[in-house]
Amino acid sequence: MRALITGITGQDGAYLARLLQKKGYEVFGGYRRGASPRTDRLERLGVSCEMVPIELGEYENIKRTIDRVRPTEIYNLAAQSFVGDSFELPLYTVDVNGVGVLRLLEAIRGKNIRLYQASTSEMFGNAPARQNERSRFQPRSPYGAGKLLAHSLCVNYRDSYKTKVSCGILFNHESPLRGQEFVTQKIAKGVWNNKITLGNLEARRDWGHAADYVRAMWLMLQHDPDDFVIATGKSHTVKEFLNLACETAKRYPEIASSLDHYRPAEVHHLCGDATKAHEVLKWEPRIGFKQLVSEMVREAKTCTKSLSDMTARKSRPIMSAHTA
Ligand code: NDP
Ligand code: GDR
Repeated sequence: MRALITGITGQDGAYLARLLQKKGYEVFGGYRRGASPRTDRLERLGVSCEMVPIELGEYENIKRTIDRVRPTEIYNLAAQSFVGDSFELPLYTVDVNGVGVLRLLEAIRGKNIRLYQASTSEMFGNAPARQNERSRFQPRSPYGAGKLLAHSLCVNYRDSYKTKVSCGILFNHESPLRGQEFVTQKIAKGVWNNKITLGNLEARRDWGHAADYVRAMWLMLQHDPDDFVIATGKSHTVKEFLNLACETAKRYPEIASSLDHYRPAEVHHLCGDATKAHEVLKWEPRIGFKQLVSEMVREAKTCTKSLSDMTARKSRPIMSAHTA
């Protein structure tokens, strides 16, 4: 089996690549053309694979890479994934996250390739919790709207052209590899500093672990094309995450609030109902909220320490040069 993972340099890309290689897949990692690929997450999980250029903004590039790699499965994880930034970069976000998926669908039309599309709970917006596959979509950001465009096109290509595409409507999932801009990683790292500046502490999210969620992606592609909600079914406020992180670290930094971290339109409460995935895919999350917070806080301490060690090592020769 040959798998092409777009967005392999991100959090989910690294966990999924590790899983697929363990299952015996030949994995090709799609990175943005022009950028030197960030391989630090892959390295942290001990993964190495052939890296191939895939830029979702460019149809010919997508097509050439697919024709060369000839994958049996494609996992489309590439996206401008930060909701906050999508308010500042709406055209770019919708082009990559929405129209980019249309380019991918066109590139595989008529081919015998299974496609996983990374849909998201952000498509539900403020639809009442607990949200499932039948809940109404009412996105509250350009990010959510772009993802809903992609989701609708996937369903449309499945119905019109028999494209073998499955959409995972995944709720928030985190890990020590989470990007620094997301609230969980900001808190996990922030508790080791003296001050954390946050936005809305009352927002509720259904937080799972990325390692559990990439297993669901793989299960979906072993099944008939369909859409599945993937979630833990339990939600917590940002404040609860913060309090647990402080208790875990036994550190209580100053908490400041800044309007810069509030969004023009907030999604207040996401909590998923993954009954369909439990029944059809036999998927269950294995890592609970407390374990997730503790792993993130612990690893953030190690990273913070090794960064300060590196800074100390770098600064020593400069200091001695000055004092010489
Ligand atoms: P990350 O932000 O960690 O990774 C996103 C990846 O997409 C990176 O590899 C990035 O490359 C790549 N990328 C960005 N723009 C482009 C582009 N124009 N062309 C090609 N590649 C691009 O996201 P996650 O790993 O957390 O999420 C994976 C997917 O799942 C995303 O689509 C996200 O929207 C979706 N999702 C995530 C959830 C979560 O809680 N994590 C929940 C639901 C959905 P680079 O490294 O160069 O920036
Ligand atoms: P989200 O994740 O928007 O749910 O998108 P994020 O961690 O950015 O925000 C979660 C909630 O926390 C509130 N918040 C803050 N958020 C950030 N980033 N920084 C802060 O300082 C802060 N303070 C409070 C936010 O307002 C929000 O309510 C993630 C991404 O991975 C998407 O790609 C994915 O589709 C969804 O999860 C499901």
